[in-house]
This record gives sequence, C-alpha cells and structure tokens, in this order.
Amino acid sequence: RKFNLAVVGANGAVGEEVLRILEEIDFPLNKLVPLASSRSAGKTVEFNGQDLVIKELTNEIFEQEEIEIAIFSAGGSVSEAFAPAAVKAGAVVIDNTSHFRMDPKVPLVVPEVNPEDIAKWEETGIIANPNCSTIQMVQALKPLDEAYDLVRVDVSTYQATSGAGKSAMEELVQQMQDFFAFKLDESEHKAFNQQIALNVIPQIDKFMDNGYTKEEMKMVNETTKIMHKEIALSATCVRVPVLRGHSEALTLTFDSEVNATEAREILSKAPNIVILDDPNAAVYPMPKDCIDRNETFVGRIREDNYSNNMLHMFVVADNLRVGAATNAVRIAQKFIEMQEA
Ligand code: 11C
Repeated sequence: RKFNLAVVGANGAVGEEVLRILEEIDFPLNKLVPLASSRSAGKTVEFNGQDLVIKELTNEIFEQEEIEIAIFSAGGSVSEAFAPAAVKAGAVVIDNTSHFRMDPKVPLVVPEVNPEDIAKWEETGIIANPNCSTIQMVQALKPLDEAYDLVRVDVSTYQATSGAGKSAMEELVQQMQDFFAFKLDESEHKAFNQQIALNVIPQIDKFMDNGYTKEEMKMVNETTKIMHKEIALSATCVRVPVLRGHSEALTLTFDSEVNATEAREILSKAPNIVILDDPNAAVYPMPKDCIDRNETFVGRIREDNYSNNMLHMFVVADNLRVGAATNAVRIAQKFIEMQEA
C-alpha cells in the first residue's frame, strides 16, 4: 500500500532534506504534498524532477488532501497550532520540533535505539523526533550501553549554523564575505547573539535557571526518555562556524571495564554507524565529510588515561539529515513496517 505524505515546512532547511531523502529511497509514496505558511504558498519545490506547488498550511488541508503521514518541521508554534488538525484528519504526525518531545504520552524515537516506542503513537497520533544533537549521540551510546552499562556522559558539542535554519547559514556566509571586504565589524547578526564567523559561541538557545542552556538540557532530558534509563549527563553546547554537520566530543563512564578495540568492533556493527578511526592516517570524522550522508560517523575511540571504565570518542553527523530529516523518514518507514506486520 502507498501513502499520502505531507511535508510541513517543505521549503525550510529540514523540509528540503526530507524531499531529497524521499527521492533517494524506495518509499511507498502515493502523493507528496508540500505545505508551508501563506508566505511560501504558491512557490514551488522540486521533487523527482517535477516542480510541486507548495500549498498553504491550514487546518483543513490534511483532510482535503487525505494525508496519512505528516512530517512537521516548521517550528514548535506551527506544530502546536496545526498538528492536532492533522491527527484529527487521521494522519500520524512525525514532529521535528521540540514542542511535543517531553509529553509523556508522546513517543520520542530514534529508530536505531527505541523503535518499539513507535507503537505508542495511537494515544496522541504524534511521534516526536529528538533534537539533532541528541540523535547522533544516542545512536553511538546505545550499543555501548548494552555492552558495558553506561552510567555517565560528558559531552561537548560543535554545532553547525544550519541547526538554527537557513537564515543562520546565510548569516555565517555574509559575515565571511564581510571579513574579506574588511567590514566584519559592521556585519549584522540576527540569528545568533554574537558574531559567528571566526568565532565559537558557547550558547545555543536560551539559558535556564541552572546555568545550562535549553539545548544542553534537551540532551539530558531526551536521552533519558529515549534510552529508558537515568544516565547522568552534562553537556556544553557550542555553535561553531560550520554550515552543516554537528560534532560531539563524548566522555563515557560505564559500570564495567571497557576496551577501546572491542568498543570499536561493537560500534562497527551498530546500525547506521560508520567508524572513521585511523589517527595515524589522519582518518577521523569531520563535518565536511558527513554532508548529505545518512550515517553517523565515529572516531578517536580511546581509553581514558586514568580510569579503566571510561572511553572517549568523537561523533559527527549531518544535523539536517541524521539529526532531523533522515530520522523522521526512518520513523515513517518503521511506522509503515509496524502497521503492515
Ligand atoms: C541547533 N539543535 O543546532 C538545534 C536545532 O529542538 O529541534 C534543533 C532544535 C530542536 O540549533
């Protein structure tokens, strides 16, 4: 059977990636309906060599178009306002925003980690897609937790500007142009509260009362929900002048002794993980090599110098794909597989 699928925010940074992935894979698609706000309605998006006209996102459109699967990636307030109408029309909503993630009734899913949670979709009609920095991390944590019993994670992130959308990418490019025109000092910043070109910003999203940012606390809370386990986790999330690809330096503490060679072997067999780990040949994961890829890259896997139950590693993935669009499409594929089983 084939499905009617809507992409809400079809011309956004993540929506466009959803379309590219659906072109690349064998997805049982009957029709694809691109949706966006009235500002973008009437524009076109390319899909399989055709120009599809973006329709206006309204409460009625889901029923009119007989939508069965709706992938939302147009911001939390859009999901809050329109996801209920999609559910009412009988669609399953796969939501890329943070709006529903921590609702106990809504499953929060990374298909490589907790696919079984998809079965809870019926309670609300919504399946939430985690934050990009959480997705690539838990993909690497899960197989190691199964092997060694993970108790603590310390993570520092190096997050690309595309995490904050297209305008944030443009802001970095504009500032680089301004630098070469000797006018970086006059360059505007709107997407970020500091200059991002030739800089790193140790703030992503707003600060909470505990001194951590919202992005950092997302990593804590989402990891617990996805892994079904209280793992002590401290994050420092940093924006870097990269367009695409989030990097993460992980320090992992386990309840048992670990071995880097064995851990590498375990990760090499984990779904959608690629090991790039030959430091002597300068082989390690880097954002420039993960663009448009649907895998998560892991390298620099090494034991701690002082403790035999700790490991360090570097994890990189395309935040727009693995961290958003790919995960959403994989949820849709798993959902269909479970419906048909
Ligand atoms: C960033 N991780 O890199 C954010 C973007 O909760 O879906 C994704 C925000 C979210 O800025």
